[in-house]
Amino acid sequence: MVAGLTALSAALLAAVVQANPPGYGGSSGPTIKVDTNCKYQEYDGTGVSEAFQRGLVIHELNAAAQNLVLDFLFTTKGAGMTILRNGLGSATSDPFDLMKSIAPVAPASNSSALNFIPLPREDEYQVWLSHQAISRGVNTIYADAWSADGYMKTNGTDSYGGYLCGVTGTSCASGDWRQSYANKIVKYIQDYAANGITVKYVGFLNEPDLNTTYASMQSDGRQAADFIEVLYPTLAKAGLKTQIACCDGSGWQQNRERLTGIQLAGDENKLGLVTAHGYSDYPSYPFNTTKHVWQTEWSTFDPINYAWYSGGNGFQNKIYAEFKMPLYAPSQPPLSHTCRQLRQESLPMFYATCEFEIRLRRTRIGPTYRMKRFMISDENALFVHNTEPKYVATVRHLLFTFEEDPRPLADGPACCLQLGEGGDYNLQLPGPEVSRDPSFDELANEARSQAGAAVRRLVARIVARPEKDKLRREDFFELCEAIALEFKFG
Ligand SMILES: *[C@@H]1O[C@H](CO)[C@@H](O)[C@H](O)[C@H]1NC(C)=O
Ligand SMILES: *[C@@H]1O[C@H](CO)[C@@H](O)[C@H](O)[C@H]1NC(C)=O
Ligand SMILES: *[C@@H]1O[C@H](CO)[C@@H](O)[C@H](O)[C@H]1NC(C)=O
Ligand SMILES: CC(=O)N[C@H]1CO[C@H](CO)[C@@H](O)[C@@H]1O
Repeated sequence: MVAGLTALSAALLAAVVQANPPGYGGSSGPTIKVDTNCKYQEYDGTGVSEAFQRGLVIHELNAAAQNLVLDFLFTTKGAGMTILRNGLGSATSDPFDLMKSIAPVAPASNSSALNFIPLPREDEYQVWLSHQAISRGVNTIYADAWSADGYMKTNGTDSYGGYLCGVTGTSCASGDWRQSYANKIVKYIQDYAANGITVKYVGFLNEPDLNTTYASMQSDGRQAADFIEVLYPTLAKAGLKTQIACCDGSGWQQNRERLTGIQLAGDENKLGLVTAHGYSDYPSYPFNTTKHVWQTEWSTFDPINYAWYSGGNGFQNKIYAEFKMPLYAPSQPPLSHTCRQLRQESLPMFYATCEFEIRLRRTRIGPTYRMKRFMISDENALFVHNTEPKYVATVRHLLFTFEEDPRPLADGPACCLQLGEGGDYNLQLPGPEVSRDPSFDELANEARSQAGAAVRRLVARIVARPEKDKLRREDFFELCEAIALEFKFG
């Protein structure tokens, strides 16, 4: 059947190609004029970050290699980046890749002056890097804090999430630290100014929807607004023109929620910039804001491939691999692209009968990054976002499998769901598994039962919906998150 469809579509394609009027593609083709004065969208630039001591790593290269890297990053010999995102440190010390704070030692109280120290190692060589970048054409420095200092937070450390003391929902014995955090951010910007560097935008959060093992601070939109209401006048009082950027959510939807919270609190006018990442949720429809929006991070976390650019086998293999893997997988069948009637008849059948495989990817980056993420592969996220909700609603068979990245996670599928008519469903989750290290068995089984319960709760909600409105886009991501609970202890 599949081969038959492909042959049919190939024949149709050949017919379409032959039907093209002569002249197209030849030297006598139409003339296209590009009017560079006609602007459809404002573009602020393209940027890079060397936070977590990557600036220091570049500084350690010999002079020739340094220049090569810097020229490739910041001049049109290479990528010609015009924005640099620096990390505003929150750690108490700076071994490995940690970014040390300019106020690492807690003051006597939340109302005492902070114990400022000079920029540690000139801000882990980010001052040096900023100078290098600016001299090559960078025009925008964006400083972003991954967290406040531990003593300003509910959990006493700059890592493992936690909240800024003083925002809605917190009650810290040590009081309200919002003013101290704002003072620290102002001092950091002044330190850069003293080095001749203008910080144009400053952010006080990074992925506030996540609790991670490295510097992280959680915040919803209301809580972000609570701090913006202190930071904004503090910047103004110091005579700084630096504008506030928020919130570097781990995905588009996560950031949309925070922006909405800021808007509801009436504080959108205090923002200079809206920033979001693409990991947990693919950048999709625009935010409802007149502020400029930057996508400040995103990656497929593919293993580093040093041969990607070399005209040899590496490049060819890469292209081949990408063709082999349907980019918008699972994509619509060629038959559905032939004519409107066939499209209308074939698509509902296609979505209702096919089993859709969603690949889950766990990633860690480098031993010192200590990062662990769990997400739907980019291709599958694209599929979810590019499929009309009315078709997503008719999907009945879902298979969640693991992508081996960087090592196998488990044998067999993570979850298999089939929705029948009238609320029937069949759900398969992996059974108990004996790990190689028996001391983990108990934790692993506990995690598995938590994940199983979360998946069942979600499935119950899906099943309760009317037949025409079963699956929704967000279900895919919520199922991924529920399954990920199983690996909390991994
Ligand atoms: C963050 O995660 C750690 C490890 O899972 C946990 O111990 C801690 O309670 C979490 N913190 C918050 C604020 O949720
Ligand atoms: C310190 O915390 C107390 C209690 O929340 C608060 O009343 C006070 O305003 C805070 N001090 C500063 C400088 O914000
Ligand atoms: C967009 O924001 C404006 C206020 O700035 C609001 O009136 C409008 O309802 C919002 N639209 C949507 C779709 O949320
Ligand atoms: C020192 C401290 O307050 N640690 C807290 C960090 O946050 C977790 C979760 O909110 C608490 O359980 C810890 O007590």
